[in-house]
Amino acid sequence: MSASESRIVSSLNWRAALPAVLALALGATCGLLITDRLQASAIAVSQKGRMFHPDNLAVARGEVVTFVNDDSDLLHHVFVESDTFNFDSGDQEPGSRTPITFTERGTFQVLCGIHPKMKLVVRVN
Ligand SMILES: [Cu+2]
Repeated sequence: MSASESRIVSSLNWRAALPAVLALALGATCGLLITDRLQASAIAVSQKGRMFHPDNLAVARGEVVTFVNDDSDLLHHVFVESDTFNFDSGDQEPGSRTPITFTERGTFQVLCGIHPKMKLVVRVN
């Protein structure tokens, strides 16, 4: 094969691959946009002064609630114990963010393993 022939072949291969490359790039872009959208719409609950803010909220099933430890010098430790849904964050360092996906419908009490007075009610619709 001459050099010019091989150049033609590789340019043909590139043409054939172009739609696939474009589709991949488009798919990746859409994926990023959707991820951005989800993060922008995420619900945040602040843990500050040994309280949850807000202390009750309603979400749709499958939504993510991100718990933000806004106390500069306190650990928190968020957990849910119920028949249908359980979660345990482990210790949450100051400034840390802990996402919880509420996968079951119902009303759940979110408690802090370190501060028994901290209570949040989450209604999952
Ligand atoms: Cu706490």
